[in-house]
Amino acid sequence: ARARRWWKEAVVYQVYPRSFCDGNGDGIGDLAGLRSRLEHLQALGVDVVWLSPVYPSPNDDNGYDVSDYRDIHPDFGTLADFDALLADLHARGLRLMMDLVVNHTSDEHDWFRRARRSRDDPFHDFYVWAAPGPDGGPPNNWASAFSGPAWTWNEATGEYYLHLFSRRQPDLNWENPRVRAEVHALMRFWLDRGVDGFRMDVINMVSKPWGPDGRLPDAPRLRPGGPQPAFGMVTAGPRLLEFLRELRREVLDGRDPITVGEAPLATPAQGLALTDERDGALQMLFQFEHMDLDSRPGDPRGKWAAVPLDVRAWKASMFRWQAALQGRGWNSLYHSNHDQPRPVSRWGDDSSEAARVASAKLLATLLHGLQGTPFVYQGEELGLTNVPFAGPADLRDIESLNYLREAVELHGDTPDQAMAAIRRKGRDHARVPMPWDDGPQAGFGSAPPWIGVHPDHARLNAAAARADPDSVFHHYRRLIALRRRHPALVYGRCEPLQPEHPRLCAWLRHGADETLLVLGNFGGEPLDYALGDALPRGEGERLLGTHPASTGDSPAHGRLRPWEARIHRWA
Ligand code: TEU
Ligand code: CA
Repeated sequence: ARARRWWKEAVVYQVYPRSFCDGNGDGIGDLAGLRSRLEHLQALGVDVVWLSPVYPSPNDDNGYDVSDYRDIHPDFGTLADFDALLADLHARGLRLMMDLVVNHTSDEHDWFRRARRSRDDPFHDFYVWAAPGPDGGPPNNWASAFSGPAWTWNEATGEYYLHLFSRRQPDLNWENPRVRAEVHALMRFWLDRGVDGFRMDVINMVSKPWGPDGRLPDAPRLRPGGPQPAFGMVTAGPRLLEFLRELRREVLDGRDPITVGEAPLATPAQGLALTDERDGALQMLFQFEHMDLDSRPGDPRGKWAAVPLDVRAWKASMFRWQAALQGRGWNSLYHSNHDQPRPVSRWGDDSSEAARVASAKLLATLLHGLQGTPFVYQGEELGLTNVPFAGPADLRDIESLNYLREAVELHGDTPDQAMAAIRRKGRDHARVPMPWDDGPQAGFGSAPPWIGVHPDHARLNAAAARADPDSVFHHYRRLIALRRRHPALVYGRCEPLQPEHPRLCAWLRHGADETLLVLGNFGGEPLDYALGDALPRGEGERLLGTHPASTGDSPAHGRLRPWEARIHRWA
């Protein structure tokens, strides 16, 4: 039988500190602000806080470009403030996961300052250097995820360095055992400080596919012009499992931390290899299969070419991962984070208050109804919607700002077309300040924040949600409480029902001494369903629903209202 673990039974809440709460009136969220809002997290019932990076950083990518792994960015506070936050969290029975960004550093990290100065510097091969290609240009055709080539010329040493993200995020060279030893040491620094685990940034990219000729081979041509997407070349590299098993042995074994590895393009088979409890390395992954479902396949714009979500494809993806890891690995469950647009605008319906509330609750019920550890991103529990960004001046994210240029120069789009794409999939939607109340600056702080507050904050805010028993917030709270009361919701094997149905979402969860049915109408039209003989005997018990209970709530057959979801139970 599957081993019970605290991190399988936990619900994690992600805080993007710049945008959570500003404690000192400079318009930027900070640790003091976060400490002042812990009651909100306890009311919601979450167990763990995943804190996006708070290390010193020039903020080229808002902290995902680290210049010192053992300190706190002055914008957020000091190490003493961090220790006080950690003590507060622990005193409240909460745990803390740090964000480990070790595929790359900032170009302002001491290691890179030294590495780029001279080929003879002992830190030179902490990074990935290469000679110009045959045409005198970059060593190969890889593109950065933030537009342009993945290589930048370094005059002092007469070579290029690799950066899968911005040119200010040089990739670390994990082939170098000294790099790996430094990563192990900095992880121990935070674990010894009392931190309870890590979310590991693009950790499946750390093993680069070096060829026998000592080069990094070209990427296939997926688009007509310019550099080619490189994620396919670097995710699941030849030594990935070796490096991560070494990290597990060196740092994690003997402790009981929570770990989740962010893994773009990961397949269920790779997910199993990496999270297999017998011989894997991490407890779970953030895989992106479902996140990539609403991008037009083969379009050179990648994620920016948004298409509607095919619900059947969403179900198939979720069921594929449930089956692949069943009994051997473990899933994370997420729709939302600091890189993704707001789920209710992306896959639900934010065109009316009723549809927004119902569809946000449906998305939450389906996600938390699966086997795995649910992650709630700040504001998701309020059913926050995307922001109608008027133009580039409203944006802050390097990914979007660079795409504005790429869309025009590389894809021949107009600026308006580029802005339309950013309004659908831009990362800034998730980074506007958390709305706490209907006051000025939405209660985020006393100064105008670094990015505009949500225009609907007078209505969409935590205080209003807490006061309304039918709010999205209280639905999340009830879902999280249900998970604590029903082991089948955590551990029960998932058995899909009618997987081919284009809108009906239905599956059983087989627990040791109870069976649950998760039932949902993933769409805005009423839906008749009949599950008949697929269910356990008897009427069962309705545990939770997105809509008020009604006499027609038979689990076996009936009519689901738009965006209605329910969970039923048989002992
Ligand atoms: O994201 C990795 C990643 O793949 C993102 O580029 C994501 O796919 C894309 O932003 C979707 O729009 C991690 C962090 O979560 C992200 O914030 C960082 O920008 C990135 O790594 C580099 O550290
Ligand atoms: Ca502040």
